[in-house]
Amino acid sequence: MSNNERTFIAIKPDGVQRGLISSILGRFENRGFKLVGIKLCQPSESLLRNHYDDLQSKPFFPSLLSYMLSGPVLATVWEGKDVVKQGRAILGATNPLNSAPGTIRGDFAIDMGRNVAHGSDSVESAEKEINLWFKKEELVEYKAAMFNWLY
Ligand code: RTP
Repeated sequence: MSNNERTFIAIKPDGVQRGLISSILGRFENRGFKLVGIKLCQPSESLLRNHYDDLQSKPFFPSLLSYMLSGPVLATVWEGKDVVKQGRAILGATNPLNSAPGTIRGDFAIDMGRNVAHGSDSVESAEKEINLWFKKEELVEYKAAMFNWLY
């Protein structure tokens, strides 16, 4: 845990196509996290296979892959205290059936296969995912004045 912990948050194709970008990013900004990387991209199949390496043998993997290839993804990196755990809490449970109202999935999703956003599940995964989706020079180091009022 540190005040400059980082996590990878992606808005999946359904979130982008449904016009949910500002609603989703706004929740991270409002909570007090600092945006240090952002890009709209069309991920390649090899990037997605690497990202979801641990799920390749799952029966739902082919549909997960075609869902993630179906449109643009907004890749973002956020920084702040406990941001990995906090990010997962802001997103809500993977299956929208169990996502509490007030979470992103609890407010915007119904189906597990269209759950609008992704968040790293550990500090180690965050590091792997940030390195996979971003080049070092695409991440911006800056001092956020708001941090003085948050910690
Ligand atoms: P995410 O990576 O998207 O944040 O989701 P997660 O860690 O909460 O869940 P994970 O187990 O890594 O699954 C990744 C994504 O695969 C889809 N999924 N479908 N049984 C199913 O049909 C099933 N299980 C998982 C979801 O889109 C999930 O977010």
